Amino acid sequence: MAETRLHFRACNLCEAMCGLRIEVEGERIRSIRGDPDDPFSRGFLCPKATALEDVHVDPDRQKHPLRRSGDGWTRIGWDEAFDEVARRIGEVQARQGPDSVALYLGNPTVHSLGALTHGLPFIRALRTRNRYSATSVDQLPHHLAATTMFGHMLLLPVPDIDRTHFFLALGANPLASNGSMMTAPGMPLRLKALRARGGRLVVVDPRRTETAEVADTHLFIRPGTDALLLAALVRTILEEKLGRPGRLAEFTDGMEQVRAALAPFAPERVAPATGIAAAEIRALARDFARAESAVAYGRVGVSTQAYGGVGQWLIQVLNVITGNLDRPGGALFTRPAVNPLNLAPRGGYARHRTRVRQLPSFGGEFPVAALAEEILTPGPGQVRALLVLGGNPVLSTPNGAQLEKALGTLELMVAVDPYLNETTRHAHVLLPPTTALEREHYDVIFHLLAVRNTAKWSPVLFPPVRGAKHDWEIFQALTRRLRSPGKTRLLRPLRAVVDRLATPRRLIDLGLRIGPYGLRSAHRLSVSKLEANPHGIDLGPLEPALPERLMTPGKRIQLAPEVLVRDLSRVESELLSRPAARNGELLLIGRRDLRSNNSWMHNSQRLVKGPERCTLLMHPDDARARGLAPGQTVQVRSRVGSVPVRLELTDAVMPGVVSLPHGWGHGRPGVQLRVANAHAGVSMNDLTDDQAVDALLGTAAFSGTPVHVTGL
Ligand SMILES: Nc1nc2c(c(=O)[nH]1)N[C@H]1C(S)=C(S)[C@@H](COP(=O)(O)OP(=O)(O)OC[C@H]3O[C@@H](n4cnc5c(=O)[nH]c(N)nc54)[C@H](O)[C@@H]3O)O[C@H]1N2
Ligand SMILES: Nc1nc2c(c(=O)[nH]1)N[C@H]1C(S)=C(S)[C@@H](COP(=O)(O)OP(=O)(O)OC[C@H]3O[C@@H](n4cnc5c(=O)[nH]c(N)nc54)[C@H](O)[C@@H]3O)O[C@H]1N2
Ligand code: SF4
Ligand SMILES: [Mo]
Repeated sequence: MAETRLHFRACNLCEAMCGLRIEVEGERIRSIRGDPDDPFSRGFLCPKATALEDVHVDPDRQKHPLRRSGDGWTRIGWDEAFDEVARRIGEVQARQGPDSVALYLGNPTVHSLGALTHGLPFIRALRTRNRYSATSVDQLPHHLAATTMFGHMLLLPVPDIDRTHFFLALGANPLASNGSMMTAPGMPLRLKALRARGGRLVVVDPRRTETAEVADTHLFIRPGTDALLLAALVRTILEEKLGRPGRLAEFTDGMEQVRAALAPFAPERVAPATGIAAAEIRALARDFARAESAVAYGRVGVSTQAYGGVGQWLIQVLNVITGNLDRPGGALFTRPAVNPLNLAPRGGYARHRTRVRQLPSFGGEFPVAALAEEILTPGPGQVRALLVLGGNPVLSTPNGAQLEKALGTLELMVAVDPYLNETTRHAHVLLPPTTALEREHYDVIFHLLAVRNTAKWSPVLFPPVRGAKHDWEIFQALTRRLRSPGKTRLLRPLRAVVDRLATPRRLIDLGLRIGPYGLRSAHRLSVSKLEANPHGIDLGPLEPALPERLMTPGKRIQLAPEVLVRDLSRVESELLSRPAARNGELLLIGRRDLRSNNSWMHNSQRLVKGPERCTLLMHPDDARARGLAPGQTVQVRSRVGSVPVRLELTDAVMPGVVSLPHGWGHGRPGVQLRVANAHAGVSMNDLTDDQAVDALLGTAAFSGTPVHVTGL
C-alpha cells in the first residue's frame, strides 16, 4: 500500500484563499478538508475545494496542444505549437498592424501565479492596444475610484469586516461568493461574529440573498440605481452635519465640491427611482454616520451597472466623510508581503479610445463589451486574431452570442486553457496548461485584498500530468518567439539565462525579500521561510497607513475627482427622471451560487448534482400578471436575444425584477465538457446587451437588463 502523506495549500478557485489539508495516498487524493492550522481560514472551506481533484483527474481536460483540422483536432507537439502560434501572429501583425491582434485575459489568470508573473512580458511582446479582460465585466469602477482618489488603481480599501460595528453591503452576496475584493475565508463565521458583537449588517440588493437573510436590515433596490441611493446618503450626512472625517480632513481635498455636486440628490427625490423610501434613506445615513465604526462596501451588483463608476466612488466618499477610511472597523489598505503595485499601471483613464465606439481605455485595456464589434467592423485596425487566456468570454461578456459569431470570422484564434469550452472551441490552436495541484502558488493579488496581512506559499502536489505545461512556461515560450529575432540576436544567450532564472518561485522569493517583511524586517520572509510554515503566516491586522501610502500629488485624498463629479450630471438627467418600468418590462439581474464558479466548474459531478440551478427567479405577482406558473418553461427576450428557461417563483426578488445566474449555456457543438453539457442551462449573457455600458468607463451594465418574459 502506498504511503499516506499530508499536503497543505491555499485553494485558488475564488478569492477567499482557504487553507486546504489534502490527504494523499500515492497518486490518489483521499480527502480534501479545511486546514484547521491555517491562521487565516482556520479550517473553513466550501464545497468547491474538493472539485480541485475533479479538475485534476477530469477526462475532459486537455493535456496536449491541439490544432484544428476541419471539424476535428490534431494533437501536435509543444514546440510545433509555439512556432506556429508565433509565426501566425507575426503574419497577421505584419499584414494588418500590431493592433490587429487582440488579447482577452480571463479571471482565472489572476488566480494563476504563472500567468501573473509571466503574462505581463507576453502582453508587452504582443505590442497591441487591443487588450481586454474580465476587469470590464467586473471591478473596473473600483480601479477608477482608487486611481482618482488615492493615486493608484491597486490602492483598494478593504472592509475591516472583523472589527466593524456597521457593515453596509451593496450589490454583494458574500455568503455565495465568499467575498470579493475582500479576501476573508469563512464569511459565514465572520458575519455571525459581527452580529454577535453587536454590529449591524445592512444589505442593499434587489434580491433577498443568502447574505440578506442573515442581515439586520435588507433594502430592496431597483437595479441600476445605487448611484442615486449613495448620493442621497452622502448628501444627508453632509446636510445633517453628521460627517466626522477626523484626521482625514487634514489631507483630503474636495469636500465642498462634493457637497455642491450632490445638492440635487435629496432622499425625497431619489426615493421613487430607487424604490427605497426617503425616511429609510435618512435613517440609514444617520445610523451609518453615528456608528462607532462603519464601512460601506459594494461589489459586482454596484460595479456592473450604467453608473458603476459613480457608485464605487461614492462608496469611498461615504467612508471618508464619516472618518472610516483608514481606521480599524472601517476600510483599510493592506501591507502585502509581495507588493504588486509596481507591476500595474497607476491607472490612466481614456488614454486611447476604441476604434468603433470610442469607448475609453483604462489601465492599458479596453472594455470587452467592444470586442465583438472590433472584430466584426471592417476597416484599418480591425481585429483579425485573438488570444484568449484562461477565460470564456462567450459566456461571460455581454451579448455573448454576437461575440461567438465574431470568433468564427477570425483569421487566427489561440487559447491557453485546459478545456474546450464555449469560447475555446473556436480556437485554431489550443495550448493547455497544468491545473492548480500541479503547480506552486502564491496569491499576489488576493493578499493585497485580504482583511488581514498574511502570506502563504503552496507547493506542488503532483508532477504535471504528461503533456501539460505550466501557464508561465507557455507565456515564456511565446514571448521568446515573439520578440523580434533580428534585434536580439546578440542578447539571446543572456535572455535564455535570465528566462531560466526567472521562475515564478524566484520572482516571488525576490518580491518577499525586498518587501516590507523581508530582509529589512524581523520576519525575514522568503519562499523557504514560507515553506517551513506550510499553514501560512499571519502578519497582523490591517493598520492605518495614510497619508504616507497615498500616491496622489501631495499625498492628498481627492474626494471630488473631476471625471466622477462630471458624471453626476448623467446620473441626474438619466437616472433621476427614469420612468418606472415600461409596459410589461422586467429588469434582469444575475446571481451566484456556492457550488458554481463563473463558467467553469460545471464539469464536476459533485458540484452540479441536485436540483437544476439555472432557473429564472420571478416574484409571484409578476407571474400572476403574465399567467405564468412555477416550473413551466418561459421565454426570456431582450433587445439582443432570447432564451428558454424554467421558471421559479419567490418573493425573494422584488416585484419587477427577475434573476438568472451567468456562466451556464453549455451543450453547444464542439464543447468537450461532458458533465456540464448534461447540465447545460442557458447563458444569461445571450440576453445582456453589449451596447448597455457605463458610458464613463465602458463597464458592462449587466444589472437591470430590460427583458420580457412569456409562456412557451
Ligand atoms: N460561488 C461562487 N463564488 C464566486 C464566484 C462564483 O461564480 N461563484 N465568482 C467570483 C467572482 S469572479 C467574483 S467577481 C465575486 C463576486 O462577488 P459578489 O459581488 O459578492 O457576488 P454576486 O453574487 O454576483 O453579488 C452581486 C449581488 O448584486 C446584486 N445586484 C444585482 N444588481 C444590483 C443592483 O443594481 N444594485 C444592487 N445593490 N445590487 C444588485 C445581486 O442580486 C447579487 O446578490 O465572486 C467570486 N466568488
Ligand atoms: N451576466 C453576468 N456576466 C458576468 C458576471 C455577472 O455577474 N453577470 N460576472 C463577471 C465576472 S465578475 C467575471 S470575473 C467574469 C469571468 O469571466 P471569464 O474570466 O471570461 O470566465 P471564467 O469562467 O472565469 O473562465 C474560465 C476559463 O478559464 C480556464 N482556466 C481555469 N484555470 C486556469 C488556469 O490556471 N490557467 C488557464 N490558462 N486557464 C484556466 C477554465 O478552464 C475556463 O475555460 O464573468 C463576468 N460575467
Ligand atoms: S471559499 Fe473559495 S477559496 Fe475557499 S474553498 Fe471555496 S472556492 Fe476555495
Ligand atoms: Mo469576477
